[in-house]
Amino acid sequence: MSIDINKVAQDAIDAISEKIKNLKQLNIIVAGKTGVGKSTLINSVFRDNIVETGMGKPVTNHMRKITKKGVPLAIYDTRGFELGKEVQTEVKKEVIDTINVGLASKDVNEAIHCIWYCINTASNRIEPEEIEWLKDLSDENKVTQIPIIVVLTQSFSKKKAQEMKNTLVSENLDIIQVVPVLAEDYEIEDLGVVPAYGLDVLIQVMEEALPEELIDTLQNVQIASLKAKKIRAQAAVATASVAAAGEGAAPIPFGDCALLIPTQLSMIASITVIFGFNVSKSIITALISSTIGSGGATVLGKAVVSNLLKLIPGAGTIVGGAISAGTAGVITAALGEAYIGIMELVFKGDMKLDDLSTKKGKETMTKLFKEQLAIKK
Ligand SMILES: Nc1nc2c(ncn2[C@@H]2O[C@H](COP(=O)(O)OP(=O)(O)O)[C@@H](O)[C@H]2O)c(=O)[nH]1
Ligand SMILES: [Mg+2]
Repeated sequence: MSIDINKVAQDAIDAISEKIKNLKQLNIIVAGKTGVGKSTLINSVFRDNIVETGMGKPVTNHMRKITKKGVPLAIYDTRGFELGKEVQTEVKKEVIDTINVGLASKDVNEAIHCIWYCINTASNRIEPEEIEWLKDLSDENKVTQIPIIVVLTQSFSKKKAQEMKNTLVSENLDIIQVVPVLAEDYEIEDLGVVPAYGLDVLIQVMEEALPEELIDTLQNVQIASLKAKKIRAQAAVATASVAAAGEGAAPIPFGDCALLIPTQLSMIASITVIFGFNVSKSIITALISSTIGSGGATVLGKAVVSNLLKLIPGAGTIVGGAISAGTAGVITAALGEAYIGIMELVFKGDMKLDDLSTKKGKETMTKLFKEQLAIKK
């Protein structure tokens, strides 16, 4: 059976598009006074500078919906908190109305999934009216139960943030977490720079609060926690390698390795979606040709498999032209881990997306793949 690498890469791209198309939209209301750091926070947590891209579309008197093409996320940004009690009451009503409209649609893409209430730690105090607002909101949210997270912004003083957190906790508010963050590095004159922190905690709290059907979306849109992306991606690799081993429960004639390809493509698609990069066909072609290979007419040709087996301790050789179930699983896992490794380099800025299909990119992929094979049994 011959496999065309060009076709395999195209199938992978199709699988990625399909997964992206099926992502549910994540909808978050972000409330708090002007100047507390909402826009800075949103741009630090989510990809593609979502806030800068426009003023958003007004949905109520004091709320605008910010979206960006290609990002399965909507932020409902509130305004006017600093204008006093009357406006705050209006904002609260608009928030509850928006939640109810979302629920009435019975569509996960329209529902509000989370509320972030932002308080500036650097402001040194929590206004009693803000606590009251949160109390009223959580009362009205008793039935709807949308998770409310208080984000303490500009928390360059961890001590002040902790004090503020203690105050909020002592109020017994119906909120799921109080998370101190510093979205961007903060320079204190003469004292140096306080590095940004806490956004990964916010992602973790979100991951625990959101339903499973929104977790791929969360990972796709967030840029604050590499760790969270890797954990999710590694779970996809584990699933695929178990499936590959299952498909190969009987020894796989190497010609039938085509059977494994859909599992591996689905895995590659999952990892791509989790990292949220715009991966092109040439990158996938580079990945496949520099790992499982494109030797001869087959993607996993006999010669390629023979060479791979030499790398896997205890894998043996092709017996009667077949590889074992375990070997299929190992190769799948190594491919997945190598791809995660590459995505990690891009995430950290150590490699550009465009570099991946170059000679250097391919060499890096081969190296990561071989490393993965060598440490696995
Ligand atoms: N260094 C630093 N500045 C921040 C941070 N958050 C907010 N700021 C600054 O505070 C000001 C108001 O922030 P902005 O995000 O526009 O607040 P918004 O009105 O709530 O959207 C801006 O000058 C930001 O640069 C942060 O985490 N670090
Ligand atoms: Mg703003």
